[in-house]
Amino acid sequence: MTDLEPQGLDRVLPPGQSLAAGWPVMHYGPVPRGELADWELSITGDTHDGADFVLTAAEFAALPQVEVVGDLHCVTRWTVPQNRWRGVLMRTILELCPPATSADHALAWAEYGYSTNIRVSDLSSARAIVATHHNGEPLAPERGAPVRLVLPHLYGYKGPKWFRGIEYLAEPGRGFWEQRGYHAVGDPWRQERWSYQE
Ligand SMILES: Nc1nc2c(c(=O)[nH]1)N[C@H]1C(S)=C(S)[C@@H](COP(=O)(O)O)O[C@H]1N2
Ligand SMILES: [Mo]
Repeated sequence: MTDLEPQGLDRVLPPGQSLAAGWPVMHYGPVPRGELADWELSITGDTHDGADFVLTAAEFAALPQVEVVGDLHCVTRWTVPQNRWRGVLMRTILELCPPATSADHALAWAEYGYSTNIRVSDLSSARAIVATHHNGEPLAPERGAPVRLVLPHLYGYKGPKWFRGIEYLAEPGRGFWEQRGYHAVGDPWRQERWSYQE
């Protein structure tokens, strides 16, 4: 190639990842059917005041909306680049009910008991989003409708579809995949795939 040719956009992927063909649907178990109007998010465990907190759909709808662009890195080695998510930053919701100072970890809960361990610092990431839309369209049921947690800087299993709750913990928890040998943190750039690396 000569230096007069336009430069292509090089994509940098985390180690061991490849671009997916299309966008695979990947989750364990059946797809729940829930409406946004009936949705609520519970925040439990080691909260700042010891009390549980519920964010209703109406309260959620009144929070500032943002868009976040990020890649989706599945720990099974495929990546879907450049997803545009719309919703509310997780940190906006955490500010309504922060953890106790002793609680640096959380389990994020979904319908049917799916859970995943996440550090509070990762939940507070500038791109951690509680999403209702993907690329301008409301989430499809199999993509986590009505509400999905997305943490673009961690492997996909850290982002529950059909997101329903945060449980603050003083010690790291083990969610669905973490109990089955996957990593408690799950940073794709550090290739934190397996629990034996912890
Ligand atoms: N509730 C729930 N959320 C989940 C999962 C799951 O099994 N249950 N799988 C995770 C995994 S491993 C990945 S890679 C992404 C896949 O999202 P997609 O189906 O939209 O590609 O969803 C994540 N969220
Ligand atoms: Mo995944």
